[in-house]
Amino acid sequence: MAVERTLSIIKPDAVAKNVIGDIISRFEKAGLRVIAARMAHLSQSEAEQFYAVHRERPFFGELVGFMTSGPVLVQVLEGDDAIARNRDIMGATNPKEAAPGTIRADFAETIDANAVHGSDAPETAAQEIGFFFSDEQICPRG
Ligand code: IDP
Repeated sequence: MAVERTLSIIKPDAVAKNVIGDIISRFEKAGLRVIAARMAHLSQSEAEQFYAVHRERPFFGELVGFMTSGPVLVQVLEGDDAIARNRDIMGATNPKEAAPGTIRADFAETIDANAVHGSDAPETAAQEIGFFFSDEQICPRG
């Protein structure tokens, strides 16, 4: 298994619920390490750029509105198979379809306000990490 990095966002709904610690604990229990983290309140333009791939989707406006509605925690997670492992513990996009015990099943209610974001492939992970963090802001563990 390769050591990978992935971008995680704890979204405004989960930050508002004050469950940042519970969610980070899930990452750590799954063997993922936080190697960069910062709070951010995304501007309209940042959210539009970050989700540019969804620009043509009918829910784009709703998604940007939600992601700018409050602060988020952006993080880089590192570990074996980090991209797939993070997606596994996040659960399905729609919390109603997410497997029991996943973050979205436990902390989210709706498909738009679904608690967490996680990169879906190595190329998008590299791009998304670079969107939020410079190399100096990333602190790999030895
Ligand atoms: P993912 O976050 O599980 O990778 P994507 O399909 O990449 O899911 O969608 C990105 C985000 O867009 C989702 O996490 C969710 O917040 C939002 N989204 C996806 N589908 C819908 C929808 O049908 N209505 C509203 N928001 C949606």
